[in-house]
Amino acid sequence: MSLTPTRDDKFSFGLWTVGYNGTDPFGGPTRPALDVVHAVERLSELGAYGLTFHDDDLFAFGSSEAERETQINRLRGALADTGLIVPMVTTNLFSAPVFKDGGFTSNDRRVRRFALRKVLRNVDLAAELGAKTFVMWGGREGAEYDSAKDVRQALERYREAVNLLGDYVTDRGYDMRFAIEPKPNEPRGDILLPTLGHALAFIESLERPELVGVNPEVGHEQMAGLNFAAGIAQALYHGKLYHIDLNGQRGIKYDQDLVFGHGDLHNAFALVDLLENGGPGGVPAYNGPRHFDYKPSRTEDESGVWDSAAANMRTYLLLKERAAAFRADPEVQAALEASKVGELAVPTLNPGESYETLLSDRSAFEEFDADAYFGGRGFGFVRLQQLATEHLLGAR
Ligand SMILES: [Mn+2]
Repeated sequence: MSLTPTRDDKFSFGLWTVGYNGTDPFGGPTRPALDVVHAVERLSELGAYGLTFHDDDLFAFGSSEAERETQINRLRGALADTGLIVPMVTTNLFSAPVFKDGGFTSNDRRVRRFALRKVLRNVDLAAELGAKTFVMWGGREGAEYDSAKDVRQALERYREAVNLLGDYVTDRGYDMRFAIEPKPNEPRGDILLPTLGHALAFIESLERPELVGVNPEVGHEQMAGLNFAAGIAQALYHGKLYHIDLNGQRGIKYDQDLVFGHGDLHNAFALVDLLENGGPGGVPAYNGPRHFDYKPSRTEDESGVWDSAAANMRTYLLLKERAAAFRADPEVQAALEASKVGELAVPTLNPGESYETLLSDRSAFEEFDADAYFGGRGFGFVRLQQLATEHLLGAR
């Protein structure tokens, strides 16, 4: 297995990721602005296949029509020169002061109408560039104070917005789906649709739920103390993993946006194993972009930016290699068998069985000696986890 990224690996990066200039709440930029053409060229050299962006990453908020067109044309030229594609586009409804109380769910109705127009304009651009996924991260859709936001009405306005977008892409014939990106907090004290589970429930309330899935981000779920790989498994189970944001996070704290694997490496291993081997018969469970939404730390210079971009892809490929070795190891297969992992796929009832036959099955209850059944035997899950750890460390 090659550790050199190729287009077939479907690695993509946000323009705002490698373009992050180091600004944080306590300090200004530590790096100069990064030009989009240069970003596309460098990502292409490193083996990425795609670039994603918010409208405001490419042309500043409030740009004239001419400035906007110039930047779009420069991007088009760089894509044509390198063969990179734009698999996903998203809209910035969080940076400009007008969005200080949100876009789709601002208490101010005129702001909501402006936000919708900004998104529709960017959906057109996304379609022109061939993007198949439109991500919605509602970073400012939330509140700091309970009495300041009617959450049920905010969800209703969010729903109104997403329903409108579904109508729009359907009427225009765009081959595009939406992916909601949950996050529990930051920049708002509390953000609407804070976790993957909240988003999945919301999606089922929409008029065109088939057009809307999730774009979960490693760090965002981990900020809520959740198991990312387990959440992705549930998103896959519901057929809703439309896109994914890979990065690293170390526990419940501010959004770190570290390189993928530079946080909870064990969970990153489980995630790559799931994505690459979790489909039926051990094939990939997810075939979309492997999108990195990270920030090169503000301590780094430009060479550090490209080193960190390469590190995301190399770590992913290393984990893919380690996960393949884990799956192929006969001792792992025996440990999985001993832990009855496969037995969970067997339905609890027999084919055609009803509660009546279950009630009449004496072996299931009356004759089942719950205390004696295991005879003190364990499941062996720790041994399985140690085998995973040894593969992860390259010890097997
Ligand atoms: Mn993200």
